[in-house]
Amino acid sequence: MKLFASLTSPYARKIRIVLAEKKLPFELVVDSPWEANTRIPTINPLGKVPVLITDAEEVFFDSPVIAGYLETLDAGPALLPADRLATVQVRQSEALADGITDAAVAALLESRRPDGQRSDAEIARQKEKIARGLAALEARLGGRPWLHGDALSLGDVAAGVALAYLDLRHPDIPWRAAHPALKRYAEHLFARPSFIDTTPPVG
Ligand SMILES: N[C@@H](CCC(=O)N[C@@H](CS)C(=O)NCC(=O)O)C(=O)O
Repeated sequence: MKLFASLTSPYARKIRIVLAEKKLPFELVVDSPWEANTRIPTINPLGKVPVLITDAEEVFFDSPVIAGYLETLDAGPALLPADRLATVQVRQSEALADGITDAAVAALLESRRPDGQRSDAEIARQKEKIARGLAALEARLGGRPWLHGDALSLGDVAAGVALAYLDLRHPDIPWRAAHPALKRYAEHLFARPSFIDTTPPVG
């Protein structure tokens, strides 16, 4: 299978971490939807990465859908539980973490708009989502090593990616000082080979 991704996309990183945790072989096709010559809109009408093309040539996007597909393959460890309600609960953590990432991306894009078009109020609005999201994530974690059960889940992957993305794009947000439980949690996640091997390039 082929994964179309940019190396800085947090959503693509989430999928690369899932693939690494499951030791699933894949071809990484680096393509940034922001570049003029991108091929992404020809495979994903929404023009976003990540996009997965399976060995049967089926196309999947976005990252929660791709993660769901990868879970159907015969490759452990399971990142979603067998119980259907428990799966929805893990998906809720994934959505919360992805939502923090969404707000971080939106704040970054707004901050890059030219003088006169940039809205400081909109940046502040997105940063409030991040602050509330981090508080909710810490509450869900409750000082435990994992968000759900006693092993890594898709919720943890998405949460680790969101926290790492804040470090990359919003180093001014002091999330470690405000959330000591998330700090300890992130230290363990960031030490995993799947996170180390998908560290985004600076830029
Ligand atoms: N909800 C989507 C978000 C994907 C997304 O926004 N990807 C960004 C890269 S970080 C993108 O491709 N943006 C291009 C655009 O918005 O045109 C997912 O989880 O895959």
